[in-house]
Amino acid sequence: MIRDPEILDALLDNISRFVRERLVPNENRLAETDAVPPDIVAEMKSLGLFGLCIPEEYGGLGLTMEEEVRVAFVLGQTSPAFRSMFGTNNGIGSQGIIMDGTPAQKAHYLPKLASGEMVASFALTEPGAGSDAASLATSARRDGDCYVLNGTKRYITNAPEAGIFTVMARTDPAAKGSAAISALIVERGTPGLSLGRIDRKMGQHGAHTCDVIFEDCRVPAENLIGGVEGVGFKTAMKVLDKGRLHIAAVCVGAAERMLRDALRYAMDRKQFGQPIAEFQLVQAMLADSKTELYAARCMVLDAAQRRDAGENMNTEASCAKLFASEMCGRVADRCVQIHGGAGYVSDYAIERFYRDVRLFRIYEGTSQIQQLVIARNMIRDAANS
Ligand code: COS
Repeated sequence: MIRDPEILDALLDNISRFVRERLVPNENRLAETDAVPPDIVAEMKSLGLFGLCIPEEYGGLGLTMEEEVRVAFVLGQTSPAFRSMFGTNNGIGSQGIIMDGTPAQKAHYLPKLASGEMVASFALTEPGAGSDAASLATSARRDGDCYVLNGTKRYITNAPEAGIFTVMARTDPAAKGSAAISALIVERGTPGLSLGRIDRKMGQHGAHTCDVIFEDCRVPAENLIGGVEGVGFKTAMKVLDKGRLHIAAVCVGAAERMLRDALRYAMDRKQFGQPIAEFQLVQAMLADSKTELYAARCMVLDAAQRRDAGENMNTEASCAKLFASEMCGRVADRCVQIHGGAGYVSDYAIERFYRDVRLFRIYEGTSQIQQLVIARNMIRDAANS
């Protein structure tokens, strides 16, 4: 749903210009320094990028899902680590509070997240619990007016920058499965909370992940999201449904950028006396990429419109994430191939994108988890019909 086409177009124009004029020229600086330059972070704040998906009453832009994916198509056109800087504030770091938080939790945290004054992280994954998220072992034992947290979270995006963490932990340590999992807001600086060393990743340099370790970390009971125990897993799954669709949209943007660069290269690069774009084998790679990209874009928009219409789009979000992230990987591979030897050296952006986009098939649920979600829903729906 687009609330006001003129306002959205103005926003898209602004973000597009920012991507083209400020982010793309700083991609090498981002990768080389492994940090988003402070001047760029300041500009992101003033453009409102930290609050894109936070409701207007808390200082954000309150984008609908369709508006959000259209923005993500644009943001995807540069190094994904730039988007990651404010991605958790709009997505997995804040949405648990937005969807299930108490009025007091929303009023306290959301304005700071919307302005970018504070960064939020989402802490679900653990050393022993990745795809099998419901097996997580971090415990939150109630003790008076506090919960006492113990456990380790792994690969937590923006943890080094985060001011708050949405932590999924087991409030009934004796119980197995998802029903004993609760979500808590834990503030940076709480005694007993420490961070591991920053992970050395294959790509997306400038976006940081690390372990978050809890050792007898006392968190006020009022930080239990929604004030209800045992619903944290469902909160996490709802957050991921939305996050997966957002990532699918970013994949579309990244594929568009890679394909645009590859097309330009193919039109300039001459072999056998003519631009390689004239060769049908190169044209096949261009055409297959364009076709898959178009399909992914349509899927993302359809799923977003369904969500805005109030439909359950759990299956469609997983379909979109699965197809768009796999498509993005295939496009990256073909674009390296079109560049030939030039695609294997870091003078061209495609070498970096090839590594950066590999993560899309892994985080916020691997391709195999998306397949599992889709097939399970198909079987459940058929059994109930
Ligand atoms: N929205 C709301 N509720 C949901 C839901 C969703 N999308 N998905 C599951 N639930 C609910 C179920 O209805 C069930 O509730 P009841 O116990 O009341 O019936 C509960 O959550 C448990 O669901 P389920 O039995 O399907 O859980 P599983 O342990 O089988 O796990 C998968 C489901 C595998 C889909 C889940 O663990 C998953 O998504 N794993 C990947 C995690 C991930 O993406 N990690 C990335 C790290 S974060 S960047």
